[in-house]
Amino acid sequence: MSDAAPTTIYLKDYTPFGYLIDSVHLTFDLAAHATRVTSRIAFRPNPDARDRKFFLHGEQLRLIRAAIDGAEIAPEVTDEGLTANVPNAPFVWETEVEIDPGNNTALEGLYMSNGMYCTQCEAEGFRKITFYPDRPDVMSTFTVRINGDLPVLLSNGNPTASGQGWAEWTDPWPKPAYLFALVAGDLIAYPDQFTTKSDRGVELNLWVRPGDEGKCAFGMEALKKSMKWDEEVYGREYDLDVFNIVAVDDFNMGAMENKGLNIFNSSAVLASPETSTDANFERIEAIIAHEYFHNWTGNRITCRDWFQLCLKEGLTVFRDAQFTSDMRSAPVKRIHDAIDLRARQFPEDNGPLSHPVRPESFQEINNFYTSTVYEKGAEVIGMLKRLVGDEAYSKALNLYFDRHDGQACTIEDWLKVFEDTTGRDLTQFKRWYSQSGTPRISVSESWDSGTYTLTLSQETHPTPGQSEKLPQVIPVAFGLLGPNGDEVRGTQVLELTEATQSFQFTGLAAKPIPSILRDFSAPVILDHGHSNADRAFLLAHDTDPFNRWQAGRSLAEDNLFRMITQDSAPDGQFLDGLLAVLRDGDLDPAYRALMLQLPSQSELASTLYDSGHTPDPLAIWTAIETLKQATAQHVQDLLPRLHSESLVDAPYQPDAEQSGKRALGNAALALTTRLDSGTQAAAEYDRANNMTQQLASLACLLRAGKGETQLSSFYDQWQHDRLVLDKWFGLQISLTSPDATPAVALGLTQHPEFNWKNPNRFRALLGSLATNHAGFHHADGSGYQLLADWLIRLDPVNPQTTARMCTAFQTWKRYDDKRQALMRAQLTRISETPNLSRDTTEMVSRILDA
Ligand code: B3K
Ligand code: ZN
Repeated sequence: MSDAAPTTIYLKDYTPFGYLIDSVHLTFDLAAHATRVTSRIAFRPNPDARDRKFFLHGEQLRLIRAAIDGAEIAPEVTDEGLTANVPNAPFVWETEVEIDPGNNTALEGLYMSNGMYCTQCEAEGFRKITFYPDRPDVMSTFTVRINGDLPVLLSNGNPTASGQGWAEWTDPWPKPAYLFALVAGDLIAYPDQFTTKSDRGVELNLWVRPGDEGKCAFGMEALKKSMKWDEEVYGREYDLDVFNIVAVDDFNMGAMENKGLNIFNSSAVLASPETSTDANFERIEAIIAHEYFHNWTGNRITCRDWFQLCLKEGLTVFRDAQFTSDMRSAPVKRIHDAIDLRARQFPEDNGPLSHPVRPESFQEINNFYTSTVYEKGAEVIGMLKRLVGDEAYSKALNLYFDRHDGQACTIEDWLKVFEDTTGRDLTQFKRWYSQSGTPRISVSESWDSGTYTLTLSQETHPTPGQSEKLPQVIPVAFGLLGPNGDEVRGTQVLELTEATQSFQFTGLAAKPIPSILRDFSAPVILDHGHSNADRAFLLAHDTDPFNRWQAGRSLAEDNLFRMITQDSAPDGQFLDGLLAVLRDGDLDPAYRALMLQLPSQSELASTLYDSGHTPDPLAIWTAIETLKQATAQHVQDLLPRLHSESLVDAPYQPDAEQSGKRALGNAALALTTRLDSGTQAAAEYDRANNMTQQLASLACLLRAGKGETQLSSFYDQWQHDRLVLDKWFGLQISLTSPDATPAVALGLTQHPEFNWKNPNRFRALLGSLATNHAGFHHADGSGYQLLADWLIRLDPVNPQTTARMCTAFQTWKRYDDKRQALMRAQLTRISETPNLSRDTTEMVSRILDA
């Protein structure tokens, strides 16, 4: 980590690099504390660039030798890179550097995990491997020779030669340095193969540590499904002879799409029924697809600069969501995505860290791998598709691939293919990329002898650095229901482009009930203005599954809101509506399980704050508990039926059908546990033959303040399995009563298995503390203090993970004065820590500036 004073980089300052690269040859002589990296790079002047300064990024490198066309030179070296005088003609650049992967705890560049060498270069990690123009618009083919005393030596592209103790890999596709990867270790392959649509054979391997071979089958199937799906839906074929995936235990995020050599956090690829939950399987399938899809959206077509990150991430998230919808249930996926967006992106977009989908400045780019860039970025693509239609979307994508293959592109390039395909002017639509904050839509309606008028208004609150907001193009999918519940106008898309706009519907026999923002057609906050009677009506009749769910959700939210602010009791309208939905055996069990899921504590905190209240975490927690208790009593008679409907006779499969049944069964079990004080959950725990059942029944017991015996037998059973042990850590902190949460978390930090330098373990413990809303916001500030203590400790070791977890404090301004002061004190303490990383400095100062 460079300690240089933070500099801010601006999108507007982009200039191309002065040189192009024709080829890169790298040789690695691996040694834990003294790896030698020799580079041989063919540069030539870039005719499209004016600035000919020759600066190569390089950090934490010991330069041994540098030469131009074979003649040694002595370049000027700083903490950030080197500058040299070079010919104004093609030349061959050579350097030899030494690096220390064994001491690289930041997990960026070349590092070691359990004796295995691996890399993470996105966004700016390659500069910790050798001197290089480490920017995504400099692309080249790579040949890599690895010399090392380990059985498996991997890099990007195709294997071209090997011998005892060495291997050579050649990647024929030009790529930026952030897609470089190297892996060396004692690994076992789980092999398979795939034949592409033009009949080319591809060798597939999932590489794991010995002992993990039994957890590969699902990931491999997911990979083959992804390859097939991308051929069928996007016409994209794989382009190398091999595709390798490696599982690594120490990893800062989920996975990385390096060309031909994807590197995965082991939690994002290893799975077995005994050790993984249905949710784990679904996430793994999605991440494998996501990384694979990057081969075209990210690798073949990459980003010009890091401001364009959403070009590859938004599009690839959108593609993986389409894949999941096709593999599983589209409505269920859409509801999950809306829940996730509201839980993670909305607070970001409406707080101190708010930034546009395409940010315009940054200090540390790693801080911008956010929910806004990824998930809102994907929503923007979904809106574009809805506006132009499926056919035009497909044509535009084909044009994008044809026109830009092999290039490093911008959002302007992306929008241009849509403009050229459809003739549509996307100037206003482009505001989605530059304007931050979540648009809020309010609704008013009028009815006059057969004509129904719907008026929609949009407004976006000011966000940091953007006080003025302009109207955006918002596709509002919409339908009308008649008083008897029949749909009188099927779904159509209203295009809201003005601050306020009215839409008229004529020829109606009676005043209809509108169903607005069907399928969650835009990432906005909608104030329907619906009465609870309308909501109950939509819950019973809406043909749009998303809005039907939303109606139930709104009823629950309104009920909770009144319980918190007016001391109201749980309300019959919500409970009766819920009961009717649960009784409907024609509805997908997964969908019914979702209906039973109440809004989260933090979502309620947002709603309260938005409507002028100061959220009281304990009051929110209490209201949710009370409503769950009332739900259990209200649906009591139905619980045995839900239980029997959720039974699965067939052997365990993590597919949509079985996992939907288990989700419903376990939602019912959670209610049952509130009535039988854990008898059934204890029996289910004893019977469980898969992790979904085992964990769900244990969770029920812990939530009821029971399950001590089961918790310790769970530990004994699984202490050898690091991924299951992460669950053991997380579960206890997520499910204790709020008054005990910080103390339980503190106790667990003293557990011998708390390997805090492992990001998964750190997140399992401290991430669970941060997401246990009432527990983290304990009135005495002990939750804040514990998290800050550990962030301060982790920062010098792993700045990236530290900075990301600072987001736990992003909502600090919402709370009461006392909590605000406690959080500010911890944020200040972090910010005043000597030698704080650039990552954490930027995050904490943005949060404090709120
Ligand atoms: N592109 C990587 C994320 C890299 C994060 C760098 N801090 C994984 C993904 O989005 O597929
Ligand atoms: Zn991605």
